[in-house]
Amino acid sequence: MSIIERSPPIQPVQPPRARRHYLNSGYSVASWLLTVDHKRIALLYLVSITFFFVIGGIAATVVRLDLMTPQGDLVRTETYNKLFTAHGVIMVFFFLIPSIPAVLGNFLVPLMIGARDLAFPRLNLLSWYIYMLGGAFTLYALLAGGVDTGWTFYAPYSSTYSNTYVMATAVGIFITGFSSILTGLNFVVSIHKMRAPGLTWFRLPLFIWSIYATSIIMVLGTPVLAISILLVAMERLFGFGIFDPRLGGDPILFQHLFWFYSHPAVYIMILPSMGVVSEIIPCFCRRRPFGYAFIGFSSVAIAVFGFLVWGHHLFVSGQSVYAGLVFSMLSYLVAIPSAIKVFNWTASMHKGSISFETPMLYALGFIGLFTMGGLTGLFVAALAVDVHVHDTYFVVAHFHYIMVGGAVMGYLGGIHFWWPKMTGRMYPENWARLSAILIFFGFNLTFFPQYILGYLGMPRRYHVYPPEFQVLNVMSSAGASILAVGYFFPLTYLLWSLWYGKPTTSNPWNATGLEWQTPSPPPTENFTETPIVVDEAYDYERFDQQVGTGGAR
Ligand code: HEM
Ligand SMILES: [Cu+2]
Repeated sequence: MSIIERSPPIQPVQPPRARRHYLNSGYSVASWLLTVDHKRIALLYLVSITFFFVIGGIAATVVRLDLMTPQGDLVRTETYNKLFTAHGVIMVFFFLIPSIPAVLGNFLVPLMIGARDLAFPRLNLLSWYIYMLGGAFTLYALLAGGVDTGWTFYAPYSSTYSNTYVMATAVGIFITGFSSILTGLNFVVSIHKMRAPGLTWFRLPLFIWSIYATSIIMVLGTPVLAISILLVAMERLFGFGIFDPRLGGDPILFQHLFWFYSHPAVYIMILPSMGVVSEIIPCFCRRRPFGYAFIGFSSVAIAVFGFLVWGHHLFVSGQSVYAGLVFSMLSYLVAIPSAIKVFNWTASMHKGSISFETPMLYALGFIGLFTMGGLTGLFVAALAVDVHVHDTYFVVAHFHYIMVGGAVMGYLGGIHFWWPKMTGRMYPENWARLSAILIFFGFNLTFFPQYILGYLGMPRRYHVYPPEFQVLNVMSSAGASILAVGYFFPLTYLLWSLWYGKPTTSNPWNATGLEWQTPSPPPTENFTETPIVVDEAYDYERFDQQVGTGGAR
């Protein structure tokens, strides 16, 4: 059959050609476990940290159930100690620290800076293996019998007296620390060396600024943690007198070393979330963020000031009053860049046309809860007030508002925001909004009563308590079960969306930023040609004008 054609044939409607992208470029187990593609490594981390989040969550659930009755009828005292230790260790070292940097950072840093991959792709894969090896040690410790020192491992209890699996846990954390250091190095080098032409420092997405600041803390802080753990090991195994006064050591030294890392570490947890929020707000308000440079520099300022305030954890340890005063004052310094950010986000929303999709709900939740956590941080940073609330539930509430209300909300917002980019599919919006709202209410019901409990004097880490604290504890436990349901939803509908979600375009949110200029999911090499940046970041006003006139870029 022959047909004479005068003009090029009109393309028949074809089933979309199977485009090659990073997800379908190989299905074997080896193609995942030996991949050096930053996007696949990001997904490896996503699966691993989700696994740890579930375990840490189960431990928290049992703790909360146990606290429903004043006598703590559910588990034995030693088990209780092991449960809150497992919960803290897993949530901090195996979930929250790697969450945004290792998942979203790995996925997004090369895409956002217009690079093909990170500077050291093999090192990146190695970092994941190191993380998993560390996790295996810690899991082993938990299965073999658990640890009861609390996630802070205070000496000399941890180094001399505890007869639980301190060493295996500590080795796990020590190993995982290297993963953190190497990831941080990889980000710093990539951000310095691999930005696309035209992508100057002041055109970088604010998420990149925050990851950069986080990486600096990871590289400078984590070795101190490693050293502290090593010293505990020396004392525990060989009886070196480092922390145990009986052996001529000084237990306060441990607290100094530990918090010199662990205070900055809370900024490893919160800064990336601030970066996520700084991406979401401009997009859902269609405006350039108010005070771009201030938001960027305040990330760096938080990272620097974060290293100066560790002594606020030692107010009641017997450190000198003068040291306490200085640390108390320095702690207020961190409030300044934090407040600048909150102010600028709020100002960015002012007169913007806000739309309340799921990522925006999480961003708003972040701002509210982080502000609450930050303000009560001022309470505990005040030397005299802290003497009253130290080691009470007030502190538990404060750090959960920061770490869960802040960091986890930002993480979930980011996962939803970039999910279409990562998978090429949309999540179900109504389910997602419902769970964002459940999480917000569940969270507040869980942790707000704990401020009151703490103020009234209920100490943390206690297994039994006077009956007058029961009502507030039951409220808190009820909230925790709502929260657990709220967390369970995304777990299921995100999985569901992998097969049944609506296929999406390269830029479903009409967002600016290089990652949205490549297809979803991106090809293995990220961009078919090196992008060249000519615009300021977040120029939403102009973007919308162009799209409005049909000039999508
Ligand atoms: C479902 C949500 C959660 C609930 C119900 C919950 C509950 C609890 C409870 C009851 C404690 C014991 C407080 C104490 O006796 O000291 C605790 C401690 C702690 N939680 Fe959570 N938590 C949750 C989520 C998280 C998350 C997501 C993180 C971090 C990412 C986290 C980090 C910690 C830490 C570091 C401790 C201190 C452990 C210790 O004192 O050794 N929690 N949590
Ligand atoms: Cu601190």
